[in-house]
Amino acid sequence: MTTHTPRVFSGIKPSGGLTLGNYLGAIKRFVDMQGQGFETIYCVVDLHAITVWQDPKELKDATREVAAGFLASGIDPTQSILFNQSQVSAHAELGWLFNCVARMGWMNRMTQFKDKAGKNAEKVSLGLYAYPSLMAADILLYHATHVPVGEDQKQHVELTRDIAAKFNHDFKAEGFFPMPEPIIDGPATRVMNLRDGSKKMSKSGESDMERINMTDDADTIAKKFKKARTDPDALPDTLEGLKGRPEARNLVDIYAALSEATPEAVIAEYAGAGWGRFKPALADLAVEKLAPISTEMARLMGDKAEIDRILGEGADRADAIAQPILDQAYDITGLLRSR
Ligand code: AQP
Repeated sequence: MTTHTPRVFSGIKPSGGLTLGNYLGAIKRFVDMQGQGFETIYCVVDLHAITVWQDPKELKDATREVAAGFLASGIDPTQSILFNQSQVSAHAELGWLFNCVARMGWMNRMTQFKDKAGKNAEKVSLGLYAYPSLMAADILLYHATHVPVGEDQKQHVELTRDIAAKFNHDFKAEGFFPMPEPIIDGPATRVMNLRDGSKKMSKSGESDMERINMTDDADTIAKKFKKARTDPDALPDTLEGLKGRPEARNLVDIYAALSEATPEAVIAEYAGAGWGRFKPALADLAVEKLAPISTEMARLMGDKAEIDRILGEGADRADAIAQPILDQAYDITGLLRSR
């Protein structure tokens, strides 16, 4: 059995402005994993973004803005590898090999595709359907062992394990691809929509009032939390008391994640408080945490050439790990390479 170097891989799509969900469920946790005994590789997954229409005039800046979000939150490009996916062609190439390994039945079970395609399944792109197979390639191209993600991506990491196991088995390449572990921890692995506690907060959700964007200013953040849907009851004195109150639970979880406390501790502090007290406190906390990040993002976006340089250098370093693994995968698959 091969042992693989502890290596973290994760990514974010440049499919719109980053949300508080992306920050708490992903970026903040990516930062926490730096310097913890892993090699850390973080990617702006632009090939995933184009599975739904993206305006070509905006995509490059959206890619830079996600990179700026990573950097401003504390990803250090000398400590981690930071790059955009389309600059390392091995992602698309391994993605194709995995399209030939993944089974239609497996893909048909992916709930994110069902949610995103909805009743429109006949009209969405083939890429949207194949997305989880490309995501498996993103992870396995680096022999990554740990994948920090939000709850919504758990099924895709499980599919990645199935693809790795089938490849290793079918080609008698025991241990070639590792079985990556999804890392889903903390109180904010599924930040919910502020207007509907049954839906997750998304970049591409219909209304801007549903989400906090990482670039929202203090007034906008305060307004969005003030208008966030809740129920009329005050906060209970135990977490149990939030059962059946998804919107209230969501705001408590956001507060906990922002203040690096447990939801239990937040409830202990705010037991009996009404929304008139809790919502402004939450807004102040969110502004305190997000304002320095959005200020730094704006500064970084003022020097696009520097972001491009960082992404290019990261792509060179990523490519140096990915290409030999892709070459081995081609060889294992029996594809002729004569130059
Ligand atoms: N609401 C969320 N709560 C916690 N984590 C979240 N993530 C996304 N939304 C939440 C995590 O962020 C990472 C990057 O996700 P992505 O941008 O690649 O894709 P996504 O999950 O489809 O994100 P969005 O915001 O919903 O984008 P759109 O609307 O464009 O599809 C992942 O780790 C994800 O779990």
